[in-house]
Formats: sequence, structure tokens, C-alpha cells
Amino acid sequence: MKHSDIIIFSLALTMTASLMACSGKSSVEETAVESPAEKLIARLGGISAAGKFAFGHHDDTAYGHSWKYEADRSDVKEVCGDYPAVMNWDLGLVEWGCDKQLDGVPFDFIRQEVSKQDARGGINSFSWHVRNPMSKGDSWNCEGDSVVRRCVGKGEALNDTMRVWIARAADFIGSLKDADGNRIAVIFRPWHEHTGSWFWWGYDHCTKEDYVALWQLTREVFVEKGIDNVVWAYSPDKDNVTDTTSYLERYPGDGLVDIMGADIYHYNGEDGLSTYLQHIKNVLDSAAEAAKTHGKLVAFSETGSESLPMANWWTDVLLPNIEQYPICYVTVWRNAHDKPNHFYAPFNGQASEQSFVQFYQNERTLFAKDMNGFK
Ligand code: BMA
Repeated sequence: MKHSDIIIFSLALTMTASLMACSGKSSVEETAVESPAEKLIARLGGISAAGKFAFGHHDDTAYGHSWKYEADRSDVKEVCGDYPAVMNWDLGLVEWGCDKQLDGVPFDFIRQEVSKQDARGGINSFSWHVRNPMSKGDSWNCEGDSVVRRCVGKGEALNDTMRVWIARAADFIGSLKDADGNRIAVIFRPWHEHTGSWFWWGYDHCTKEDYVALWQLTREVFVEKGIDNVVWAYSPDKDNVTDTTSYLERYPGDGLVDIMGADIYHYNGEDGLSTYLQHIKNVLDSAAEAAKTHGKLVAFSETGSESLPMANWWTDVLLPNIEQYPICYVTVWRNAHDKPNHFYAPFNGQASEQSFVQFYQNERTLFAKDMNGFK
């Protein structure tokens, strides 16, 4: 076994106590950990308290560089021998009641893979590229006047639409079950990268009040549906974030969030390195500080370097620049099967393969098999 499987149980309990704000519990003495979400929060707290972090990859077992839907196949596993500890999936198009999400992955397939990842001891997380309810375009389509305001405004037609859309996301997440029929806890990161303006819920397209109201609406509908298996992640991107105050500018509040995240990408290889490192510093410093002050977890919720042009990226760029943060996981984006240059994890023969193997072997990184030490 690569890592110690000792569970630092007392530390996990301490973390749990400070992370129970969302459940309204103030101390471990008051009550035992109960819901699937509370158990996952404790587990993530234990990982971070042990000085480790889980590695995650989007759509890992659905498809990879030049293949799709081959049972249990994974580019990451082919390179290092194990599955990622975290698998991210996207709910885009669940709002329209579609069978497949926006990149063509069937929702039934995701349900099955979530269960398999859970059985391995791994964790699942979800992002949601929601369509624009006014223009009917995709998430990147920002047409329409005050779309977010209308989504949250009582009596607005878009408010009815958005309630139905969120309810569909809630139904899907609530349907994620293990072999015994118990709900599987997942991390959910709605309304992500909102400090940038490329999504219709982004910075230039709504006020702080509208954005916070969108989170409140989301939580309200999940509560109405009785969904108890969600750990909620807030994830600003690099834009408009220079310090903890700006990081928290549109923070929905301690009762609604469990994880302080950060979505930051490395563009332009060597040339873009210093910019990437500056962005990491701005946002992860802020996320870590906010997490400490508010008693929350911290995560590097999305990152990556498209096409991995730097062969040493994992060992010389990612690892040394995130290991000082108490993150519980880091996730890289997808390896598209139909776009040869659109990949963020290595595959057999890719230039950064050896660097990734060293990253995998590092004591701090957790992959699926290591997760049994953090139950
Ligand atoms: C983007 C790209 C797109 C994809 C979208 C949603 O970053 O990967 O190709 O459609 O995410 O998954």
C-alpha cells in the first residue's frame, strides 16, 4: 500500500466539529455524525488533517483520449495503476430532462459509475453547466436581461422554470445509491466560476444579491426534496479575486456552503506559468484563509493545463504550488475522446506520464485505493 492507512480519527472528529455549521450542530458531543453528507464532510476533513489530498479527474471512466465507454477503462489508471480518488461528473442538460448530459454521457451511466466509484472507496463530485433559461442557449450564452434576477424573483416565469430545473438536479443526485440502497454522498458545486463573466450567472450578469439568492433558491429546492447527500462547494475563479474579501464577495453564507473551492487553469505552458502561479496564490490563499475563518474545508475544485505541454507539470508545477494549502482534493478537467488536444490528465505515451507517476507516488496524493484509509 502506497500510503499509511491509519485514520487520524481524533483529528477528523475535531474537523467535523468545526465543519458542522451547515447542519446546525455545534459539537461532536451533541450528536453522532448522521447524514451521508455529514459523513463525507468528516471524511474530507480527515484527509486534509492528515496532510493529504485526493486526486480527481472529470468523466474519468466515461471516456478518454481517443476512446469512449469501455468498461472500467481510465486513462489515469492506465498510467499509474489506480483510479482517481475523486471523479467529477457534470449535470448539464439534466434541467431539460435529457437522457444524456451536455458532453453526451448518459445519466444512467453516470449513476452506475458513481456507485462503482463509491464501492471502490472513492468520492464523486458534480458540476452543473446549466442552460440559459431565457435565451435557451448553453451556459456560456449570456443573452437576456437580468436572467439571474428573473430566476430568483417571486412571480417571475423564470423562477418557476428554475425551480423545476433545480428539482431535476436534486432528483438525480437523490437517486445516487449504493448496492444496499443507501444514498451516496457527493460534492456539488453549482453556479461555479461566478467571479468570471463567461457563464450567464457570472459577475457582469448579476448582482451579488441575485447570485446569493440563486444559491438560496437551490438549497431551498434541495431541502424541499429531502436531499441529504450533498456537500456544497463554492468555487470562484481567478477573475475579480485578489484577497479574501473579494473571494467572499458573493459568498452565499456559512449555512449554505461546506467547501471553499477555487477553479484556476494554466494557459500557455511555460509562457503562462507565472500568471498561473499568481492566480493560484490569489485565489487559494484567499480560499484557505476564508476556510479557516469560517470553519470550512478547502479544495482546488478545478484546474489543469490543456494538452499538458510541460512534461514535468505534475511534479514541478502542480505539486509544489499546492502542497502548502490544506486542500482535501484537486480535480483536473476531462480527456475528450473526440478532440485530440483537449485533455488534462496523461494517457499512455503522453509527455507528462512519468511526472504523473511520481505525483501518484508522492505521499501526499491519494488515489482510489488509498481512500480506504480515510473512511
Ligand atoms: C469545457 C470543455 C467543453 C465541455 C464543457 C462542459 O471546459 O471541456 O468541451 O463541453 O467543459 O463539460
